[in-house]
Amino acid sequence: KEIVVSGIRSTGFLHLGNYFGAIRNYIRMQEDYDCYFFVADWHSLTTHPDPKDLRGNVFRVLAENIASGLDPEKVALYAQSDVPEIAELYLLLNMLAYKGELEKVPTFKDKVRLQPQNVNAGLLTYPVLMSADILVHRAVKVPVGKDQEQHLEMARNFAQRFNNRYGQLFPEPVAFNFGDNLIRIPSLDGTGKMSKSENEMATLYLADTDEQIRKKIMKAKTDSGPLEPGAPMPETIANLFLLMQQVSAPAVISDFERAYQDQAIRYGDLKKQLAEDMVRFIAPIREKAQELQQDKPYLNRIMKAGAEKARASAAQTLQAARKLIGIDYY
Ligand code: AQP
Repeated sequence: KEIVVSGIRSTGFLHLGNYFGAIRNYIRMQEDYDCYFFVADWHSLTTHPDPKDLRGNVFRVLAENIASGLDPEKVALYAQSDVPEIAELYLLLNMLAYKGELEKVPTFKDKVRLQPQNVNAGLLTYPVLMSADILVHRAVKVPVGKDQEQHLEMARNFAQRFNNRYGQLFPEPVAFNFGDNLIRIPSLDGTGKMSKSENEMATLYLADTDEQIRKKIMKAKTDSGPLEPGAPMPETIANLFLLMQQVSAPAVISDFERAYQDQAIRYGDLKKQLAEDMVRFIAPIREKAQELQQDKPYLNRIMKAGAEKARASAAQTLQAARKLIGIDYY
């Protein structure tokens, strides 16, 4: 079976971007691949979270993954910090990563803008740690959203550099999505991608109540002046259709598409339909996740079992890496 790795940072409530970019692929891959999915708690330390919040977020990410349909019997589900081999590989890869290339990464530049008072080295070396997460299991496929495409390219570069310098060890991992393209779920205010740390009103969380879902969708931006016939669809409207494609029935979608073509569409109706379909989609996940979060012993058992499996795989890689580098003495 091909090896698959992916992680989600424990920086807040999971949202539709995390679901459609990452988790949906996890669920589809769990039968046919050897899967390692983790909560990226180390990665979240770059923003200095409160320890209390961090712990709660880790358990919520686990619970929301399982509530979405991930089967911990089939995949290794673990916390990144439970696998110290990742930190060791991170150190080794840091020797092959160059300051200049790390400084050029757009997500690093974004963070410098967002948190100028805290430009720590962890932010700079984020792509190296991410590469270690993946390469430690010698994974070949990485289900992620479009925002991670460039980080994957860096993982391939580091793998290649290691292989060229020390000898073949790592396959070159590729970003993966079950449609043709990697997906990017836009925020409801049309200002960028949905993300855990951005505008709450413009992000649909898996933990949102029915009322919150309805309210956010009804407030989503649709304002655009009258359109010339044949003009491209405005981005805000395309965003609503994109969400609809994820959760609504095909016949419903084509009705609205036709209405749009005929310039007979009422955006209020489109949003109402989308809101109801979204409520139907999110509610069962939210309820199941709430239930699971009450059962800490169960979540702990899963984390431990996942960590054991992940460590066994990681230890083999590190043993081989140490040998190739020349730091295996005994
Ligand atoms: N909007 C999105 N569309 C598609 N995929 C997305 N992912 C995140 N947002 C979208 C995918 O979810 C996985 C986990 O990524 P993450 O933990 O970095 O998620 P985030 O919501 O972007 O997290 P943060 O912590 O809130 O980050 P920023 O700093 O961006 O605000 C990945 O596979 C990602 O592609």
